[in-house]
Amino acid sequence: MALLPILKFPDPRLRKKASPVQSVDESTRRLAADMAETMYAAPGIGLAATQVDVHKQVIVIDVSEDKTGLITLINPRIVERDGEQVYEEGCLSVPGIYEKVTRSEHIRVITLSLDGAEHEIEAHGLLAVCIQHEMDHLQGKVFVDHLSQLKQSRIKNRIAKQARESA
Ligand code: QAP
Ligand code: CO
Repeated sequence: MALLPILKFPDPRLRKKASPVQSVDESTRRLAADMAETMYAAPGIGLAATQVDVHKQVIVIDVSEDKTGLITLINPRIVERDGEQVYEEGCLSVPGIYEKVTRSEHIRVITLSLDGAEHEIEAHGLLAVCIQHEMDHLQGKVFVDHLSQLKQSRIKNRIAKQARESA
């Protein structure tokens, strides 16, 4: 197991599109294990491979209170969505920034698990938010992209200021 460095917004590598995993093998399982360790250490509730500069369609999520709900999604696709919800999101790649984002309330997802088998997952509430947030990363999208241009420019200024102050 290993802790992986997390890319920080606005790193251009966060804009790369992830490729589908061709076969779920030992290297996929090692990546997912390292991502889970990195997510728990942060601590966070979700991490996409894009954020650790691996451009494959792999996501780890655990929205449980006691870290017993690890879910690994490989090549996920949303096959149904309903309703809307607003949640104040954060991101390990955008530390210290939290903003409200509107997403679907309910989704159905077809995904591969770590044994390579196909599964359907039904998600509502926070889990549905987290899956949509992490699937955006695989497309090169960050949660701040959902905000107004004014909010985005304020966030960029805040991040530049944080960087100056820590230099
Ligand atoms: C995505 O985000 C998410 O700013 C996962 O200083 C967030 O794990 C999905 C974190 C909210 C749904 C709702 C953020 C840790 C963790 C920070 C995270 C920070 C330290 C974010
Ligand atoms: Co994120």
